[in-house]
Amino acid sequence: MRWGKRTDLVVHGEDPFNAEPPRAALADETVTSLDAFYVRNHGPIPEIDRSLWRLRVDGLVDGELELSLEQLKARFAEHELAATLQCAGNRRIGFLSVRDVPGEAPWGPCATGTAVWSGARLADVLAAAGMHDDAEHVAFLGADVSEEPDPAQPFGASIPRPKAIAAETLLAWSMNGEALPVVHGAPVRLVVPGYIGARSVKWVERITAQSEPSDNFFQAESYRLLAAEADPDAIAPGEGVALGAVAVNADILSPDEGATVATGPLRVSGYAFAGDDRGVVRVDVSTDGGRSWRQADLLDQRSPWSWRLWATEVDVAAETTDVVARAWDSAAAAQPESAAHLWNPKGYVNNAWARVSVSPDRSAARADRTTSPGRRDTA
Ligand SMILES: Nc1nc2c(c(=O)[nH]1)N[C@H]1C(S)=C(S)[C@@H](COP(=O)(O)O)O[C@H]1N2
Ligand SMILES: [Mo]
Repeated sequence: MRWGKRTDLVVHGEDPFNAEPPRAALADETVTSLDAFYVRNHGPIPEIDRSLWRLRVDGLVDGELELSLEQLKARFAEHELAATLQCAGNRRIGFLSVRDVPGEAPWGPCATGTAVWSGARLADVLAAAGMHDDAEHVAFLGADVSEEPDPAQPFGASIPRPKAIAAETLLAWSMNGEALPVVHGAPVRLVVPGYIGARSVKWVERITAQSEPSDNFFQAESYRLLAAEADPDAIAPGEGVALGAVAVNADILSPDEGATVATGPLRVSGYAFAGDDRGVVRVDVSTDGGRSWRQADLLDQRSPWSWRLWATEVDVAAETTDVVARAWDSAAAAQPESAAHLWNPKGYVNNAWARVSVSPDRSAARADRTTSPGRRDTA
């Protein structure tokens, strides 16, 4: 098992290692198991000697800190939170039929997962360093060096001050009650609930309080929403919009894409998520391309920062080809129907309706008609 992962992950790249689980591995699990949690890397996984690892806190602070793992754990209270991570490239595959997204992996709907994280509050560490009032942003650097920028750079990001001092933002050393796995950022990673996954810096080594957002490639040039006509290889730092809070999104986890299903009742289930202070308030499912909708049941949610699982039963007719779903958030934003209007050069934030195509089993349909005549008229 590579990096402790299931062998049936869809691997988008070996080096750097990038992989997502099949839909079935996420279906109906409020917390994603460690062996099924997606992995997104922009460089090689760094080798870190825990005893030598130090976390440096500097920039606009009264006193710089340098903390070993033991000091971090001893000095700061441990807080636990279930939170969903979602890559900005999640569901990119839906863009590819609109227009190619060169140089980016065709992530399906499972570049997302929910874990129970625990660690120190970033707010507590920043307070201990005495962060200044004029520090509008907090920047992070990881230990891994990515060759995506030229010249190569460590992976980095920043978040605005209010999110940095919010109670939900953690420096996590544990995931689902176990020591944070190496592939997920051990010994310590940021967890920035409700923000795109790219802000949750793994293998974090340096935290800098500053007046401006990070000038790291992954904040200033990548993970930005560019205009459709922009050339992603020739953009100026700061062009486009830095992605932060996750837009309302959902996908279907069961049935699987391409599944053969019996006509008649079919259970449909999936996840929905809306970032930052928004919550998922409704999920609708349709089998007639959105002419009519049925509201799904919203199921258990581990915390306000976790995805909402949902499920419903639809009636599959012999002519059914697609099951579609859309979520609504607490600001009344709904997922748009088509990815065509959302396409952007880096292929981020595809939050178009979820759609899986199914093949109704026609032999089952015939059997069904003989046992309950008229079923198709009433469906
Ligand atoms: N140091 C570092 N942190 C990182 C990354 C990375 O490549 N290096 N990838 C980011 C991206 S794009 C995502 S979506 C999440 C994925 O976290 P995971 O691999 O634990 O699922 O980590 C983020 N943190
Ligand atoms: Mo990501």
